[in-house]
Amino acid sequence: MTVVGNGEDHWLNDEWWDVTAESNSMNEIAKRVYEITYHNIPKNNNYIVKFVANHSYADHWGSATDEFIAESGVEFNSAYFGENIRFNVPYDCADVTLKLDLTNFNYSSKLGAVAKVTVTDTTNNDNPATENISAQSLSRAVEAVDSVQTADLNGLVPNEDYIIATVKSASEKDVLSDDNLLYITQTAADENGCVSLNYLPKEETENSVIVYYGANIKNAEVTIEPIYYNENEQQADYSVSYGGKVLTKDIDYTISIDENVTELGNYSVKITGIGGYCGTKYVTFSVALKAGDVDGDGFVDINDVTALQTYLSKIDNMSYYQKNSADVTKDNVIDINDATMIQRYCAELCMIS
Ligand SMILES: [Ca+2]
Ligand SMILES: [Ca+2]
Repeated sequence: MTVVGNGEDHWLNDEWWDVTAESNSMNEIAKRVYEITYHNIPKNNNYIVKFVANHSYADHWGSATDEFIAESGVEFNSAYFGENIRFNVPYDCADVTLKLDLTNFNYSSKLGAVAKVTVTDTTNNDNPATENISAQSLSRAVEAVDSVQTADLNGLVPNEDYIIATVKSASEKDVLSDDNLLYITQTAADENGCVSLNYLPKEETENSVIVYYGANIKNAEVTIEPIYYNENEQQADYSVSYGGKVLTKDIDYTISIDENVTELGNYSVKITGIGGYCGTKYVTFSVALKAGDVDGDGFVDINDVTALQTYLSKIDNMSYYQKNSADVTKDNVIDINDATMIQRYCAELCMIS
């Protein structure tokens, strides 16, 4: 059983609608019950899936209607040869588990399949896992274990509180386990972002490393300027700051932002703290149509009035983005008043935003 569909970011391991993708094969957790979990799925309302058997659309399951939106954790009847199953991720970062239960599926009536989508918030996963720590190599003179040792940390955020530990290895799954931990303390960095440690390790080891938790990038303020569609490649203009201080890319954080974006849609960004910062933060930005740009060519002009009038006479259906841009009066209704307002804007009689 394989999951196909489309969505945001790296959803479905970048194998959208590919029935042959091994990476989206579900596990048979019981006889005729299939399940798969995806991690680090960004916030969005655009996730769509179907289930296909034997890497072919010859047998596939979806939902009863195209408008159906699966509620997290609630089972629903999955329709054979059904429509797309849609679901939302309302969290910045989530685990998504998809389940298809064919235990009671009857191949002659084509009824009895049950599916479930479970979305779990992992945004504030504060486990001190490796992802949430930063490490600095520990250079010190190896002395007898019964004497106090010294080590200096620098590049931290001035005056910020840190939990600082020396450990045998920073790549252990449980970094602060009894076995791995040599020393731990809580202290604040000085005004230069430095901490001088005087400590007595629990035991002497050949190699050890300093790890620290604090100044979590999750608490950073991230602003990304809105981008309006104009058919060209555009670059997202963003800034990351922490406690009022603007942070520097590749010194304080790394960012997984697409260099250039063209297409309409939402884009997910992962920001990872480095240097004095730890943790990760997920944010999204979108490429949308400018208010009034109904035909989506990047400009608001008389052609948009025509496009809107064409829509109002029910000749064409509009896309989600066109509807957003068409409702310039912001009353959630697309009508002649919007066309009039765009017309007035074109005649420089009013502003639209
Ligand atoms: Ca236009
Ligand atoms: Ca309106």
